[in-house]
Amino acid sequence: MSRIQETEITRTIMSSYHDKLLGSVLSDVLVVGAGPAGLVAGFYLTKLGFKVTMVERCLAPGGGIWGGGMAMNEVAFQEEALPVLVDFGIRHERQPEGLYTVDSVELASALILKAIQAGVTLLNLVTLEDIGIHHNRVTGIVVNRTGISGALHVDPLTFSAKAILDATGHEATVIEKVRRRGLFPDSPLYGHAGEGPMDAATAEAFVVERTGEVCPGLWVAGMSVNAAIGGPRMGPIFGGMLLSGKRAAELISATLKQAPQQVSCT
Ligand code: 48F
Repeated sequence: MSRIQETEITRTIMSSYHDKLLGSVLSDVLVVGAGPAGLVAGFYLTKLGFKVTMVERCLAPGGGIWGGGMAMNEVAFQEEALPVLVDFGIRHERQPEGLYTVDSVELASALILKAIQAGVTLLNLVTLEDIGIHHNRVTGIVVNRTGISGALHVDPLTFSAKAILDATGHEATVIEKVRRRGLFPDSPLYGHAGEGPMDAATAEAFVVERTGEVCPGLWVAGMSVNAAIGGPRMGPIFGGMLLSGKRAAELISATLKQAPQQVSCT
């Protein structure tokens, strides 16, 4: 083993992390939440040539995948999601009634690994506290260290991007920053009861169909869609999450490529 010094370990980590952090100050797309929808969106966006930064509040990215259904680490998929599983190299097994199962630990691990290897900069232990708005457009996220956020009186910092994607799951935490202030009153965020009770088939269709831009600069994907716009919940079937993430990437890409000059951020 080569001789190492503790000071060099510290210096190397600090320098490497701060390069990553500085590169995240301005991105094409900021994804909030590293669950299935966010990871898939980030993967396809980087493949389409965009600079993507993803922030995740928890130590372990992967969101609600790991525990499968009721802590049985398998999740279900419908046939339409197979192309995404293939793109990520995730093994799946056909079951009766046209469903497929995937080991949830393999699913989480592969989505994380492939998203990062595709070029997504993933910062874990970073919590969204607020959003930034300029010229009537959501242009940034206000973030702090998890652990500090809500516990200590320490000011957060801001990252900016041409597009922000709320992929924070049931909490829809980015959307909530808009909604509780009554901003963008003409958006689809108002006038419904929020996430509805279990109806897996309706929910899976809803989450994909309603993925999109909910107010200027802010897109929504995954379970946040149903929480933000009022769709039912679906439990441990994940096709909708993957397809919603992919659709978000395609929609954001189309918008940014169509009018890049109009989407500046401060
Ligand atoms: O909850 P999550 O997995 O959302 P998703 O990608 O998938 C939903 C499914 O897991 C499941 C379901 C489908 O059958 O109903 O629930 O829509 O991942 C959301 C991620 O966002 C992070 C959170 O820790 C999780 O990893 N997150 C939530 N709030 C914040 C956040 C925040 N304020 N800042 C940073 N990350």
